[in-house]
Amino acid sequence: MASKRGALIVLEGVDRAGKTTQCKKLVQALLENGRPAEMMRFPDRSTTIGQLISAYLEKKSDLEDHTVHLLFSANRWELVPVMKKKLEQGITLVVDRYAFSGVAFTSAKPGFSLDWCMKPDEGLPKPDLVMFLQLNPAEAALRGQFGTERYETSAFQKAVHERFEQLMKDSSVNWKVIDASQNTEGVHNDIRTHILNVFNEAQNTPLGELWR
Ligand code: NYM
Repeated sequence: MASKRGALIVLEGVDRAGKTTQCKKLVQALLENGRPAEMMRFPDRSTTIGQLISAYLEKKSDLEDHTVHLLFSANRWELVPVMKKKLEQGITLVVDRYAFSGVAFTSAKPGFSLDWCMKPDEGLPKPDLVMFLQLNPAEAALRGQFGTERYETSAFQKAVHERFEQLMKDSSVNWKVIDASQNTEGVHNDIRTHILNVFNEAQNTPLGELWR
């Protein structure tokens, strides 16, 4: 019998593309339609590893670049048992950032290849759908000042955006690009049109392994 697992849906994009707002709206819409759904986000700053990452992002600590990349990945792996359990229970997970942010941000640093950055996340639960909230760096700049965390400069975000473009060429991942320059409702409506088919597919296909 086909399993009735939940779908694994990821929202990605550069900083300030509106991912968090859209994840919340999507979960709310799914719940209103009677579909069990929960939001997750990476990094999950609540775990011991997540606290190390959070201190690094807030510039309260320094970590060597490879080390912090592996911590971001470890932070995903430590949540895998929880994710699998929820999916098996039929809960759809709407995830704010995933391995793609991991690769895009680290590989935007000098001396990091896409390949090296992808390795630690190989085999993670594969999203049924990854929606990229597309916002070019100039539009992002119009949304006001960046915050004070690490990586929050327009030059770095531009490099991150280019890395995402490279990642989106990989047809083994179900990427959909959403125009994030629209207003909140417009983006939400686009997201909803893309998720229509995902549930049937997820119910009839076992959870895959990312980049394998
Ligand atoms: N980030 C996020 C990484 O550098 N690697 C990762 O694997 C992930 C998931 O952390 N600038 C970066 C992207 C963001 C920051 O910000 C997390 P937020 O506001 O918690 O999404």
